[in-house]
Amino acid sequence: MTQGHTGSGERVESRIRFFDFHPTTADVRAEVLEGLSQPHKRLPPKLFYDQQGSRLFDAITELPEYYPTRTEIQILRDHGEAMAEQLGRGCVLIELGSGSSLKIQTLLAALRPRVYIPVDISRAHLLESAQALAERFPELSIRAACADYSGPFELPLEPEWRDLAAFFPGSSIGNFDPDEARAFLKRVGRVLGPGGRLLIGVDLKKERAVLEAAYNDAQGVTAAFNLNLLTRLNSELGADFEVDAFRHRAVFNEDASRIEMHLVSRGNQRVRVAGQVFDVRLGESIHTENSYKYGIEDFQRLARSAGFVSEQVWTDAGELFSVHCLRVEDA
Ligand code: AVJ
Repeated sequence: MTQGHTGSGERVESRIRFFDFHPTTADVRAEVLEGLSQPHKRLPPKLFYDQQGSRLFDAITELPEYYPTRTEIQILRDHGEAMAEQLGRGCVLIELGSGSSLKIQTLLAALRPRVYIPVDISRAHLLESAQALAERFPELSIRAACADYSGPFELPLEPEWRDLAAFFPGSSIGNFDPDEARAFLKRVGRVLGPGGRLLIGVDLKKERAVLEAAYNDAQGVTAAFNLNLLTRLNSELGADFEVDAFRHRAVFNEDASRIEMHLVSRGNQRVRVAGQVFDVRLGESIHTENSYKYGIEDFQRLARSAGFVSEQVWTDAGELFSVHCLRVEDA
């Protein structure tokens, strides 16, 4: 566990501690090379979130077609008191994939956690957000952890802390295949311990047109977000992708109940990535993201299979999105 500096003013600095668990260094290269060597080329969606990607993602959340963020925030606003009660006031609150820490602000006043632990893979974004949050909530103690939660991960927890709760908004659970989602939930359950609670946002299955519009916005922000992955590999792994030679494609795969994002090659091309050569055919795609959509009962079943009891679920009137409170089953 390394402790870094926050780079902020002293007033704020005393309430933020930064823990860098160094995600994405040597593993990125290996993961990228492995993904590109598959018969169906793929790249992990966590690589979207470099500084530019995090900015583009924030822009996505404000698009008229992208309903999940604003719908979830409305649900959090409408039911924040009930959620805080369910999670337990004064708890130790871990947020996985905290990004800009916007959603948590709808809960902080009601929840008053004793410490807030935002966890994010994007170091700069995490620090910026933690500082802004510390300024807005002068009473809040923050331990920011830079880590990759898509595999086993560490957290800056004190052994005597008991009442742990986790917040995992945004339907980021949708990036995992159901088996990975189950394994992830089990890991979270082990961290929380028996009786620990998880408040989790889950996007709901709905008509194809609504889903596909959300990932094919008219302004092309989602396309830029998808393509930025290649720009990032060019600068960080010395790759030579010709970004303009790929186009964004997002479709709903109904059988698998997921939106799939791809980068489709506009021609036959040869790319070098970290010293390795890959041929990409005209029309061939690099699969960059899955975003699973669940029915409420489907998700509750998944949670149960990971050792959680479903305590409560809140949705919007249009049933576009759901927020679940889950409790880790007693051992
Ligand atoms: C952050 C994974 C929930 O799947 O909707 C948004 C990411 N990708 N537009 C989602 C995303 C394209 C987002 N998650």
